[in-house]
This record gives sequence, structure tokens and C-alpha cells, in this order.
Amino acid sequence: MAVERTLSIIKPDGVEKNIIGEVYSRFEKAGLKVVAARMLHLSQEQAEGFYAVHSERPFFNDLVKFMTSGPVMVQVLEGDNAIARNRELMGATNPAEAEPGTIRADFAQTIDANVVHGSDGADTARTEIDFFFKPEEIHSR
Ligand code: RTP
Ligand code: MG
Repeated sequence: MAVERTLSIIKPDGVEKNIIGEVYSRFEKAGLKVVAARMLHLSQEQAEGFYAVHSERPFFNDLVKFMTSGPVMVQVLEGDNAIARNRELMGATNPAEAEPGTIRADFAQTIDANVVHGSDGADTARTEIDFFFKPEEIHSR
């Protein structure tokens, strides 16, 4: 298995629910290491830029509004198969369809407020990590 890096965000609802530690614990138990992290409140420009791929989708404005509604916790996860492993931990986008025991099934209420983001492939992982972190801010170990 290849060691990969992926970008994870604990969205404003996750920070508000005070479950940063709970989510980090799930990463750690799954063998993923937090190798970079920062809390920030996204500006409208940052949220629009980060989700530019969705700019033509009907939910884009709601998504940007939600992602700028409070602080988020952004982290780079590293480990074997990190991209897919993180997506497994997150569960389906719509919490109503997420497998029991996943982060979204356990903590999310709606498809908009679904607690976490995770890169969906190798190319997006690279782009999304570069969006938030300089190489010297990432601490592999
Ligand atoms: P994410 O990017 O946040 O990790 O989630 P995802 O890959 O599972 O879902 P994606 O298709 O990339 O959509 C990004 C976020 O937009 C919101 N969304 N709303 N109302 C809707 O139909 C709808 N579809 C997507 C979700 O909050 C989703 O996480
Ligand atoms: Mg996505």
C-alpha cells in the first residue's frame, strides 16, 4: 500500500459541536497521522476558491455560506491509502446514507452540515493541500 497524504477539514458544524478531538481520535485509530493542522475562519474568497470545482452546482452558494459560517479545522493526514481511508471514516456525503460508525452517520444532521471534508483523489489531494499549506508547514514522521 502506498503512503499518501490527503486534506481533511472539520467543517464549522464539527467545530461548533466540539468534536475536534473525537474526529482526530478516529484518524489516529485508523492509522492516519496528522502531519499539519491549522484553525481558521474561511473568507468568502477562500471558500469560493477551495470549492471552485462546484461553482456551477445548485448548492454552491449554500455551501460557501455554510463553510464561512464559523471557524474550521484544516489538517493534512498521512498514511497508507490515506485518501480512501479518510473517505471511509467520513461516510457518504449525505449522512442519511452513511454507514453506521462513520463520522457523518454519528455526528452529521444534513447533507450541508456534514461535519467533515476529505479529498476525493490523488490530484485533488495535492491541489487542496497546496491551497492551505506550504511544504515547510507539513511535518512527515
Ligand atoms: P466534501 O467535498 O465536503 O468532502 O464532500 P463530498 O466529496 O462527499 O461531496 P461533494 O460532492 O464534493 O460536495 C461538496 C459538499 O457540498 C455539499 N453538497 N450539497 N445539497 C446537495 O445536493 C449537496 N451536494 C453536495 C455537501 O456539504 C458536500 O460535502
Ligand atoms: Mg468533495
